[in-house]
Amino acid sequence: SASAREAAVAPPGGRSTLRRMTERVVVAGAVYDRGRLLAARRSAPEELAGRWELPGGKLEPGERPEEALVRELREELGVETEPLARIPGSWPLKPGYVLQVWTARLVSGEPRPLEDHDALRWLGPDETDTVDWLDQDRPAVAEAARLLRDS
Ligand code: 9L3
Ligand code: MG
Repeated sequence: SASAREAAVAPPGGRSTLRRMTERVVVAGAVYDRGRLLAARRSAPEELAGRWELPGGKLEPGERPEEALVRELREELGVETEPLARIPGSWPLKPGYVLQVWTARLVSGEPRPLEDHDALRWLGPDETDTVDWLDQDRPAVAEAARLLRDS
C-alpha cells in the first residue's frame, strides 16, 4: 500500500530501509596483539593515500562480515585473525558504502603491507592518537582504544 511504501522509504528518524538494503558494507578490523592495536597507512586511492585506517575491505556477494574480514586481512596483511566482537555503529563512507568494525585477535603471522598499504604500526594504549586516521575510522578507533586501555 502507499502508506506502507512510504514508511519503508522514510521511517521516522532514520535512514530509509531501501537505502540500507542497498548499502554495501566495508568491514574493518581493530586487530589486537599483545596489548597493541594495528594501524595501516593507505597507499591508494590518491585521495586517501597517507591516511591511516583499520585494515579491511568490501564484502563480496553472499559473504558474512566476519568471513570478509578474515579474507581481507589475509589478502592485505598475510595474517590469520579471529574476529571477536562488533564495535557498535555503522559509519557512512562514499555514497552507497558503510563501514562496520570488528575487534579481532592476531592468530598467526606478522602483518606485512602486501596490498593497498605502505606502512603498518602497532600502537600501544597511549599511542592510538599518534597517527592521522581516516575521519570515518575515528569513532571506532576511539572505542578500540578504550577497550585496549581497559583490557
Ligand atoms: N574505508 C574506510 N575505512 C576503512 C576501510 C578498510 C575502508 N577502515 C573506505 C576506503 C574506501 C572504501 O572504504 O573508499 C573501500 O575500502 P577498500 O576496499 O579500498 O579497503
Ligand atoms: Mg582494503
